[in-house]
Amino acid sequence: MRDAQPESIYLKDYQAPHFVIEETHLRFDLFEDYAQVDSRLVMRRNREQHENVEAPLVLVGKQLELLAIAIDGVRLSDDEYLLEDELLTIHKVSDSFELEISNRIEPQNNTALEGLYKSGGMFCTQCEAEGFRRITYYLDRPDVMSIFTTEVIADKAKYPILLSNGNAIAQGDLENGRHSVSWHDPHRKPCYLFALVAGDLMVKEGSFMTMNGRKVELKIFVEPQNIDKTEYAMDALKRSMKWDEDKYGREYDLDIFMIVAVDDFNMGAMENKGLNIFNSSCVLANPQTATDASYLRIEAIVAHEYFHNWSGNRVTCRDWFQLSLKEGFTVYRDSQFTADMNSAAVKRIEDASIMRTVQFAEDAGPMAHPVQPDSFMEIANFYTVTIYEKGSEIVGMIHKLLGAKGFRKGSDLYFERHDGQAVTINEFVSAMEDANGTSLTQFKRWYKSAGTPVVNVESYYDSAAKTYTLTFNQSCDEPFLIPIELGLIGRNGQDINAELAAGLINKRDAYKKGIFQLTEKEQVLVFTDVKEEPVPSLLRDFSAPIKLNYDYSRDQLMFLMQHDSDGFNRWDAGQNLALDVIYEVMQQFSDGTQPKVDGRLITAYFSVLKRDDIDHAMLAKMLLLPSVSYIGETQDVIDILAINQARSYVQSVLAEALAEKLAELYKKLNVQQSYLPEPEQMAQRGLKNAALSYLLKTDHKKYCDLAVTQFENSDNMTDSMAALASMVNSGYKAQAESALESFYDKWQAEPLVVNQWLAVQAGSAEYGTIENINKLLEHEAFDIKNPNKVRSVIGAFAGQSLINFHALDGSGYQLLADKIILLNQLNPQIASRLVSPLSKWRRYVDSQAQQMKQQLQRIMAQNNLSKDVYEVVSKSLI
Ligand code: 0A1
Ligand code: ZN
Repeated sequence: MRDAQPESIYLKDYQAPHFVIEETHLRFDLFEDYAQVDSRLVMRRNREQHENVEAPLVLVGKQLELLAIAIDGVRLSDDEYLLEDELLTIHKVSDSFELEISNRIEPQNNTALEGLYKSGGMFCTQCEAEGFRRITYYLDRPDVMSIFTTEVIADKAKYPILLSNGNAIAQGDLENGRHSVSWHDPHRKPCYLFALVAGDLMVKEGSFMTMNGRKVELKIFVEPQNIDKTEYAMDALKRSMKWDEDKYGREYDLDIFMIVAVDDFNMGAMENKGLNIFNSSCVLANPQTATDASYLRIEAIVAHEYFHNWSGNRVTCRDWFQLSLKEGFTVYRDSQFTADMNSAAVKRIEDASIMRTVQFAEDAGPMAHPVQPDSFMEIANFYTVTIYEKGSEIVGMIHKLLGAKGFRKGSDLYFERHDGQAVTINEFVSAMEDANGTSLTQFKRWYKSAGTPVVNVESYYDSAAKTYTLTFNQSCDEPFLIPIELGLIGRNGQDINAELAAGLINKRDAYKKGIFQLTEKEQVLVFTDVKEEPVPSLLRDFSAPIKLNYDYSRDQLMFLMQHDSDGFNRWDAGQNLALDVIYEVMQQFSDGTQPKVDGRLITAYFSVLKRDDIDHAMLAKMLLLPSVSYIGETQDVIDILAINQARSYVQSVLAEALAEKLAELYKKLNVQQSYLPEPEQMAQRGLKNAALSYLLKTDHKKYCDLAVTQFENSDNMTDSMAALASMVNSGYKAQAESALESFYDKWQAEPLVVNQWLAVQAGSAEYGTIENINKLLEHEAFDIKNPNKVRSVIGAFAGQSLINFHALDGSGYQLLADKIILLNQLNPQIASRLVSPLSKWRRYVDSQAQQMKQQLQRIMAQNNLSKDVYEVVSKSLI
């Protein structure tokens, strides 16, 4: 247990800051065993907000060694301030003054990777959300915005590159081989957007001409061995800059934009003003070392961080309860970008899958929270799929409700009205309302309540009256406004252009352009003059983050797979058909009867394979069965082992039945071409490798030979990794062993590739056993202090090797808990994220649930639990 329970912070307690920091002048003197930080803050009381209050000045600082404080050049004596826990209180200050503070920190011992730390041979920072307080005493809150000037001093030979936000304004050599570079950022910003980098780095240069003809220098800094992996990120950056101009009218606002790649990083990347810092896995790629999936991730994350320059930096959050203001909106923007650059339907499928497997699970678990939470203990725990992805879905619903033009009017007004401000989610919605002269009052419920709304739909066809009635019922007593995109499909496979019954047409504009706005607990749509009973296509494009139930027959699902004009629903019909068949097989196993796969599923997959009007990317998606996690998420009580047994059985039956067709497809797609990370080639490889992985689920060794040949001959990581994964995830042990060995031999000097090698084993049913995980944890390639390695081994084990993680003897849970306890001290953010698979223990069959709970209790009993881990574990045990 912790000595004292951490306190929750509440949104309702928000108060404007008592002080404003007009200017922030920082000086960093970096050494191997400490760093000295000298700050000079030009401050004044915030009289606009607190007219007659003489509050003391209270700064926060964490793990700092305070050396000296002075106000207006006069050093403070000990009785003029109080240093207690993480607060530095200066009792008396005037209305405007300059505060100088000197303190020391130890970046070389910072394993939490928050604040200033060392990654390999370089210094770097991570200040969001509350990392700046580990650098110096400050008003570390996003509504305090300041102009930063930063001088960085370090040994010139070891750290030739010294960077911070904005433009370099001075540089010079100093005594003892040291040098100094000063930076000035002309834009006011909160300290969470501060960044500093010092290292021996090489730079990839580029440039971009903005829509108003300003030339921006683009620089990507990496360690020298990675300079050949920067081209794609540079290309993605230029495309992002152009797209944000075209789509949102947003122009970049400094003369230089920098990206730095670091190996030790808790998250994907960080949008520091003008100086984005990236996890190297989210920026470095070349065809030999990166898979198509990595390329796509890089494209999306480069765009995401760049888009934050407007949605996050120019307009920032008033407080951390508004986190989704920047994250939800920016995720929405990057998803639009990815949809524009690649297949929009496939992007929608991927986003909806994350919502339905990961977000719905979070929303049904102990850490469920609204997109605008009411309280938190540790803000780092709230960088969640709810804040990010559900937040993005909400913005997407606003887009659906207002239409593209209305949405753009709203975003223009938002940026114009709030440029340079720190605002709330409410102000975002108000801009959308005001620009469109509409009210979103009921809609705002989405931001304030946790949980996934359920909508049940029933239909009735009156063949005499030729009417078709859809009745919608939503679960929540205080109803949400839910945009439900829908269509009715006639026997010929075409959408019917049905009219609503007259009485309903004007009712709150309930149904327009195929989008029905469900606003009440129960609502009925009656379509007239419907000549034959249609098949309804509901929740097209996954138009709202809800669970929608409609009792489709398997024949109707097959029909939708064939004919739905909406790509998302065509795919979803296939998923629902497969789900239904898997449930049936699960039941057969549980009854002890001979399992039998409904032939209609095989027929449906055959006809998918035969179609030449579906693009490769979509086809690859349609061939995949629902994942074990998703199937689990659809069950009241999750029995991973039973789900896995049924799913694997259905998969092998399909593989056998489709083998010839799949082999033909594989052959057709397996053409020699020089690798390009562009959508068509990626889709082709994706489909080819999906076929290969099915083929290795059959008993025919000749198909494993295909994988071996592909593995040996491939000139790109996508095909090598896919071949390796297909062997690792099948019963071809000897081939898998030898491939794993030669792969490591070849790639051991490339950390990002080795991480993929670790993950493909740790996440597999065959190699992700406890014994193997323990071996991987002891492998020379593993390092518990590196978050990417932790994710590759421990994260992949608990998140993907589900039958091993959920082994009946509880050994998987124990291993995870051991690592959480170890990481709790080293890196609380990473430790806390690992709790997630255990935290949902209540959903699992009882014997497993109890063992998961015991491990949570064991963690809870530890001394010195970090706030991060304490919050998640304690909430899981309530
Ligand atoms: N704002 C960044 C992600 C980020 C969030 C939190 C961090 O530390 C707790 C670090 C990075 C983004 O959305 O890309
Ligand atoms: Zn973000």
